[in-house]
Amino acid sequence: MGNQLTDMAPGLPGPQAVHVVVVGLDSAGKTSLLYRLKLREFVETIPTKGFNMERIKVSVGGGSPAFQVWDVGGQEKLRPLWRSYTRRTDGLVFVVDAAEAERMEEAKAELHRISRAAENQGVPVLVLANKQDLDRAASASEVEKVLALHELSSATLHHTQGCSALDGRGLQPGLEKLYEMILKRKRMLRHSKKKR
Ligand code: G3D
Ligand code: MG
Repeated sequence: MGNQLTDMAPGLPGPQAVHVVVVGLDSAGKTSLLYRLKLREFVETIPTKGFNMERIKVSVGGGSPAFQVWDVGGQEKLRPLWRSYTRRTDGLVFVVDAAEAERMEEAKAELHRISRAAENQGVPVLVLANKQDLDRAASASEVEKVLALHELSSATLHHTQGCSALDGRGLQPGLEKLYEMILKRKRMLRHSKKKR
């Protein structure tokens, strides 16, 4: 019921609330990124064991949609939980510590596992190659290659963005791109519904 306006006028421009889940290995920088975004425009905080949830207003695409961001713990024992948070999400943000070459294989395995989960098929993926402030950090295109993003299903929109939670670089363009991909997928889904 709450969605009547958008249901009646699907082409209606303007900000739509989107639901985004941030995952990634432990110490990739997820909580730091969330904190960084929150400081920019704070709405609400609900800290809970194992995950953090923030509602953040982000200025993208000429509007300020609310991003509901779930930051799910990255420790190995918590990873099975990712699936329950990513159910019905509009977008996945996968954070990688670009300065830690030794854990790239592990990150790749987890990224592909979560993106291929039945309920996440076709959900747009933003990979944040974090810690670009460090000299040894791999670039976004290197990270994209090592994580083999081209191996994701062809229906999955994805983008890799270099960023730093420390100085904030890359975050705005990353979120812009994610929002763009989310809207694009929503349009594609509406089209395929109409055809049926
Ligand atoms: P997580 O939530 O993904 O587990 P955290 O990761 O946000 O807790 O960050 C893990 C460590 O990486 C923290 O350092 C944090 O300060 C650091 N970090 C996060 N983002 C960046 C970044 O962009 N650049 C740099 N240089 N460091 C970053 P500690 O020392 O507290 O473990
Ligand atoms: Mg954390």
